[in-house]
Amino acid sequence: MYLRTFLIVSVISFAFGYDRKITSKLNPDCASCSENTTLVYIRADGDNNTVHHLWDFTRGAPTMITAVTGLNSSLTVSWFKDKPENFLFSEEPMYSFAMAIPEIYEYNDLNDLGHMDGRSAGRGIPLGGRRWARQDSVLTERRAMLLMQARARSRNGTVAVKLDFFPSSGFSPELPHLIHTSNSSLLDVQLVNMSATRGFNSSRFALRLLLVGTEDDRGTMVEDVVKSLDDEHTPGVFEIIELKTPVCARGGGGGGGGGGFLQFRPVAYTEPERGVTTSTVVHTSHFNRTHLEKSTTLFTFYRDHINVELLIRDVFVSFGEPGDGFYRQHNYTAWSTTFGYGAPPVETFSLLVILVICIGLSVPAVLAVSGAVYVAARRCRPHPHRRLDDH
Ligand SMILES: *[C@@H]1O[C@H](CO)[C@@H](O)[C@H](O)[C@H]1NC(C)=O
Ligand SMILES: *[C@@H]1O[C@H](CO)[C@@H](O)[C@H](O)[C@H]1NC(C)=O
Ligand SMILES: *[C@@H]1O[C@H](CO)[C@@H](O)[C@H](O)[C@H]1NC(C)=O
Ligand SMILES: *[C@@H]1O[C@H](CO)[C@@H](O)[C@H](O)[C@H]1NC(C)=O
Ligand SMILES: *[C@@H]1O[C@H](CO)[C@@H](O)[C@H](O)[C@H]1NC(C)=O
Ligand SMILES: *[C@@H]1O[C@H](CO)[C@@H](O)[C@H](O)[C@H]1NC(C)=O
Ligand SMILES: *[C@@H]1O[C@H](CO)[C@@H](O)[C@H](O)[C@H]1NC(C)=O
Ligand SMILES: *[C@@H]1O[C@H](CO)[C@@H](O)[C@H](O)[C@H]1NC(C)=O
Ligand SMILES: CC(=O)N[C@H]1CO[C@H](CO)[C@@H](O)[C@@H]1O
Repeated sequence: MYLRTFLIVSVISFAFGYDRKITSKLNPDCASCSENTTLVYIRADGDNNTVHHLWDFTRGAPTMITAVTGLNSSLTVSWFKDKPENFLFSEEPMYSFAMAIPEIYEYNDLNDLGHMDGRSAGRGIPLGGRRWARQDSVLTERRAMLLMQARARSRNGTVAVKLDFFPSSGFSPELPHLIHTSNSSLLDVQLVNMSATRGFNSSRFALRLLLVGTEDDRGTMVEDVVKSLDDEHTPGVFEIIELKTPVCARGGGGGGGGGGFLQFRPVAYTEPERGVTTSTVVHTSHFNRTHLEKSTTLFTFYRDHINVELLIRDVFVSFGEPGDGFYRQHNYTAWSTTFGYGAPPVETFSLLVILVICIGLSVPAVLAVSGAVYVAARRCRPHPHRRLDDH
C-alpha cells in the first residue's frame, strides 16, 4: 500500500507541468472526409520550437510523422477526396522523422528460434489499403490519443494501434510503462486472433517498420542496448532498446534538436492482462535500406526530399522465444514503443527508489552512530559507585 502511494506520488510529481502547449485536429480542412477518415494533426508549441505530429490511417498503413519547425511555422494539409494530397509548411521543417507499419510479416518458425532468421518461409500481410475504424480518440490540451482497429474479414484477426501524446514527461499508464516526453509519442500495437497461413504450423507474426529521417542516407542506423537502473516500472526487464538515426546516435545535429529514435523495452505481452507471467521476448532484425512506395502518405509528405537527403530504413520487430508454443498458443501479441526526435530520455531513480536507498543506508548509519554515542556516553558518565569511592 505505502509503496503504491509512493509510486503514485512520484509519478505525479514527475509528470507535473506541461512542456508544450498542444492543439489537435481531426482531418484538418477536409471537406469531403467522413467518420471513416482518420488523420490527426497535433501542433505542440514549446519555448523555442514547434513539433508537428501527423497520425495518418487514410491509406491503410499506420503512419506517424514528426516535424520540428520554428514557432511561426504553420502546416496546411490539402486533400483529394478523403486522402491527403499535399502537406505545406509555411517555413521548412528543421528536422523530420517518421515511421510507418507497411505490413505485418508472418514467418513459419520451423526451428523454433523465436526470432526471424531469414531462412524461414514467410509472407507479408500488407496494411496498405486496409480500412481502419476509429474506436476512441481524445484530443485535449493535456493529451492526444487515438485508438484504431483494422477488422478482419472472416478469420484473419484484428490489428489494434494506439497512439498517445502527452505534452509533459512521465511514464505511460500501461505496462511496460515507457518514458514519454513532450518530444516523443507512444505507439502500442496489438495483433489479435491472426490466423496462420495454410501449410504453416509454426507461425509467428512480426511487424515491418519503415523509418524515415531527413538526414544523409549514407549514415548508419544504430541499435543500442541500455542497461536500466532497476525494474521498478517494468518488472523483470532490465534493458531498454534504442533504435537511433545516425544524427541521433551522434548526439544530435546542432542544438541537440535533430535525429530520431525508437525506445522500448524488449518485452511484449501474450495476453490482454499484462504482467511478468504473460510476457515474451522482442527481437529486432538488421536495418535494410529501402524506398518509399508512391501510393503512401510518406511518399506524399517527403516527395520534395526524396532526391535531396532522406534516410529510409526497414526493420523487423518479432516476438517470442523457443518452446513457447508459437503465436497460436495465445493468439495475442501486444508491443509498445516510443518514437521521438532529439535525445532519447534517460531513466532516473524515482522518489521511491531514492527513499529505499536512503532508508537502506541511513538505518545502519543511525544504528552505528547511536551505538557509538551510547558507548561514549557510558564511558564519559562517571560511574555511581566510583563516585562514592572518590568521596
Ligand atoms: C464508413 O464505413 C462503413 C463500413 O465500412 C460503411 O458502412 C459506411 O457507409 C462508411 N461511411 C461513409 C460515410 O463512407
Ligand atoms: C531554447 O530556449 C532555451 C531557453 O528557453 C535556451 O536556453 C536555448 O538555448 C534555446 N535553444 C535554441 C536552439 O534556441
Ligand atoms: C514570428 O512572427 C512574429 C510576427 O509575425 C515576429 O514578430 C517574430 O519575430 C517571428 N519569430 C520568428 C522566430 O521568426
Ligand atoms: C479472439 O478470439 C477469442 C476466442 O475465439 C475471442 O474470445 C475474442 O473475442 C477474439 N478477440 C477479438 C479481438 O476478436
Ligand atoms: C511442422 O511441420 C513440419 C513438416 O512440414 C514438421 O517437420 C514439424 O515437426 C511440424 N512442427 C510442429 C510444431 O508441428
Ligand atoms: C525537447 O527538445 C528540445 C529541443 O528541441 C529540448 O530543449 C528539450 O529539453 C527536449 N525535452 C525533453 C523532455 O527531452
Ligand atoms: C535486407 O535486404 C537484403 C537484400 O536486399 C535481403 O537479402 C535481406 O533479406 C533483407 N533483410 C531483411 C531483414 O529484410
Ligand atoms: C488460436 O487460434 C487457432 C486457430 O487459428 C486455434 O487452433 C487455437 O486453439 C487458438 N489458441 C487459443 C489459445 O485460443
Ligand atoms: C491476410 C490474410 O490473412 N488473409 C487470409 C484470410 O483468411 C483466408 C481464409 O479464411 C486466407 O485465404 C487468406 O490468406
